[in-house]
Amino acid sequence: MEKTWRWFGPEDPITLDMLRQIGVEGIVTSLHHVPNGAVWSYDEVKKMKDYIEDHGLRWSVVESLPVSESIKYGGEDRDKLIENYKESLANLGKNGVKTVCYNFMPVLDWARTDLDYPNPDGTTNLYFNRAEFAYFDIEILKRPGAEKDYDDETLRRMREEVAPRMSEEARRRLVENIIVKTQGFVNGNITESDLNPVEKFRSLLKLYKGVDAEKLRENMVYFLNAIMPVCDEYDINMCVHPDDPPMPILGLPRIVTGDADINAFLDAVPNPHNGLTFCAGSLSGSAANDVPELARKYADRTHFVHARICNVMPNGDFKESTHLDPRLIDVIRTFETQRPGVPMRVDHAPLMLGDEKMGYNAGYSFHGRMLALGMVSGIMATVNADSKTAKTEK
Ligand code: DNO
Repeated sequence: MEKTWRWFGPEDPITLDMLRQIGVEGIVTSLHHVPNGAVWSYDEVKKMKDYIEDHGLRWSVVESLPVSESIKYGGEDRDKLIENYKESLANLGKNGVKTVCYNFMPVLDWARTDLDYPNPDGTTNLYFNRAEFAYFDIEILKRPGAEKDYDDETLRRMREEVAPRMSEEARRRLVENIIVKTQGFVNGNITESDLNPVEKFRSLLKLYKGVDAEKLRENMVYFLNAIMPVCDEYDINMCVHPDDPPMPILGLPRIVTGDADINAFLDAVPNPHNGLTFCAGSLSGSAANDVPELARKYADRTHFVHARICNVMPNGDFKESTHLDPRLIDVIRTFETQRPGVPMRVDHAPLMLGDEKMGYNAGYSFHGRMLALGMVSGIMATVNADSKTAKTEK
């Protein structure tokens, strides 16, 4: 696989020169300064590409070219926004940037309740606590009918364990973690400058009134069919990011959660340019997903790999595991042998050795990711050595 790294542009404190020193080959980035829905001009794309190439690297993957909410819920201006999207794709294609990651998650991109959950070794990790998430939904957002979306045990934990420790400050932090800090940097709907994020969030949820999973899937297929001709013309591989966590949340449908969903959207638009970002970590957020098996099944339609994996507890909470987890080794073996050149980046590593003071985007530490990249590189080298030995023995 090609070793890539998510980099947030020239303002990122982690510079391209630093990345070259740690074995990064390709860059994953976005035009973060262009507002969601606007066209990425040829010149802006070229400027970014030249900047990366001037530093001895290449722009391997766009993550993300965001899909506007209106395309997802099927708003009146969706055709105009799809035209903009096609123009952006063509401008990327003309510049030779040909792998584009996006997601089709309504309103909220990815979700965690805790961004610095302490590990026994002194590092911290991202964490998803179902009972805290229920508290946000029921007690802060006050979404009508929210209670019925949680099992009795989660509601019990929420009332007995979470509610008593929810001070004003803890409530503020929970809101910040779930809808602000994880969203702004991915060109999401809510940014740090929004004064009333909860109110804004409520109005975003209203946009999806009447949009169920079937309607959302229909809108995704409509979008994919509309953009495929541009992808064919420029040989652009689209790769949808799985839903994180892979289940309906906050009353919103989610349609890229596991085997059946992946099968459905690949089948609906059978063009090889319609593919998947194999985010092992997102898929592992549901105990129902056999992630190594999914990797084997969908390797040929995967255009981009996110290397990380989670452990799900019996109560549904989940936490990022080590990049040396045997399931991740299995996934890496699959892609390294079946899709040797596919771009791969490590994802969501712990905060360690001073990362916590640097204000990095949630999940995107320097030391933690560097260690993870070292681990994944070691696994790749071992897989390659093993297959060379196997060939010699034949
Ligand atoms: C989180 C990321 C996601 C991802 C988008 C792709 O860390 O994996 O925000 O970039 O969903 O559109």
